[in-house]
Amino acid sequence: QETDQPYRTGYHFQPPKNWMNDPNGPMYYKGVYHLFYQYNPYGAVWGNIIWAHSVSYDLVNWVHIDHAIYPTQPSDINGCWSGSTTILPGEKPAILYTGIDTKNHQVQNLAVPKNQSDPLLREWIKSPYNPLMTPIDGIDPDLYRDPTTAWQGPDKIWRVIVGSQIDGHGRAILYRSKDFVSWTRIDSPLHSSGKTEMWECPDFFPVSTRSSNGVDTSSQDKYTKHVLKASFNHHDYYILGSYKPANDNFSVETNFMDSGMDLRYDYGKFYASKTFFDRAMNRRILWGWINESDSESDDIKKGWSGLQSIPRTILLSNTGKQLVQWPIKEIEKLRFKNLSFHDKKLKSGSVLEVPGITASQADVEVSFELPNLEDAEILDPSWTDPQLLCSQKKASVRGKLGPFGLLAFATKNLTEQTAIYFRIFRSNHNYIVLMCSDQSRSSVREELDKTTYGAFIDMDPRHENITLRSLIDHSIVESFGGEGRACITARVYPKLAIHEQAYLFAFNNGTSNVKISRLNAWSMKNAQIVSTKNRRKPQ
Ligand code: DQQ
Repeated sequence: QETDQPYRTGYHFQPPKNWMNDPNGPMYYKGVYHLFYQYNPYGAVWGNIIWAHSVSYDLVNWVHIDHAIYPTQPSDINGCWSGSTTILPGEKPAILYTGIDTKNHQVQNLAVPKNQSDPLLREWIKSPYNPLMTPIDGIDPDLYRDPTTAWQGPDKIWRVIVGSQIDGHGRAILYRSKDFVSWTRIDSPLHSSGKTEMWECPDFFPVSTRSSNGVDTSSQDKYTKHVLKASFNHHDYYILGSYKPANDNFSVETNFMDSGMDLRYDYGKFYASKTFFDRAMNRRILWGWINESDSESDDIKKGWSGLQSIPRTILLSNTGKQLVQWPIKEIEKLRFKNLSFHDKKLKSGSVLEVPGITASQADVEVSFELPNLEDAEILDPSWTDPQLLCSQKKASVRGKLGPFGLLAFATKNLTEQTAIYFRIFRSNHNYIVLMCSDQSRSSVREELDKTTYGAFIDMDPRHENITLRSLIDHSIVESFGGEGRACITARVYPKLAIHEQAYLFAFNNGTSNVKISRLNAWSMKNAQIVSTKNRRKPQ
């Protein structure tokens, strides 16, 4: 079984089989975390989409329970697409989701728990008023979906946005409601952009400017900024701004696709993500869908497609100019067998094995000190695209200060390797830190998408060490650079570097020596992700 399925994960969330895409309606409710997700009960490709449902006490171990929402009404008979939960006063969860109706139009529907005292919220009933929102007045019925978690203004009125594209512009259509059932569209959208197309899965939430706690989606005061995220171009982009509920004005500090420095949650694979406020732990948590990089026929052979990221806490950075993300701390309880060292020179051209851990299922934290910063190459002013720069300067391309980093899923002889690394450049009096994930040698198998990913990290290597944390799990490497200021997730399918044949190394392919100030690596246990028996078949 294990050798048949070398790419199934040990601690990343997956259903037992079939297709999974967007995380839907995550929430914490009466001691239980809920994750719903877009799911095809009948196969490993997209289609027949319903909301599958899993529950957890710790966001690590999960139980798959009965499907929550599946086609039953004219307003969702052709599919139950993405949406969000909102917890209404009186502790009443409510799901808003996109239904595909009898005419194949996208409409917005409401569902509520059948029995609110069931902590697992196993059964959901749909509102007799569905659909609550329809594509009228210039809205394209094919480009109108993915309602967010709603938020309430001081006037007690609910607001929600729905993703769309109008006149070629990505747009967050805003609705208001007093009772959560009857919704009025507001003429001006919350935001729109002529530089993007359709916005899928928008997310709109406050972040605190003065504390490292998360805040409820309805909070807004002078100590919050707002984040608007939209999914397009295969990536999740966000902008920051200030939101005034009185006139629903969102005045932005940055805009989508405005400069080379677009803010993204992740510069690798990560899409259709969604956050929720975890009131038990006072934090906001981000989930994202990570799709496959192999072919559809590979997925059919495997019998599954799609992972969820490790849930990440998400915060405003100290500079206030971007968000930072970090794997939820609960994931650390899967760590066992630790290998740790500090103050080790990583000489120019060297490769250092990180032994004694299960390298195909691991958590690694490493911190690099750069004694010879002045060795950094000069950054050519035309090198503005970090992904392009990484794909031109792959791990095998010798540099001065870098590439240095980790080789995950490596064979002993390094034939296969996924390199996550840094290069340092100088530009005038500043230093530029580039983070890359190079999949080009990740597998001897051909016909895989081995695109290289890259990001610049907003940090000054004169004042801090360069840190990397990578969560390695059979066919995924989720990497957090600069304490979570840049994240890159990659999917890889090594043919040789699987199970015991997978090794982990630190490497330095620059001409300058660097120092590993500390390295900590752990084997990771399997998360318990199990199904309940007697599952009811979806209708
Ligand atoms: N996936 C859903 C849509 C959403 C898209 C359909 C994003 O609601 O726009 O499965 O991946």
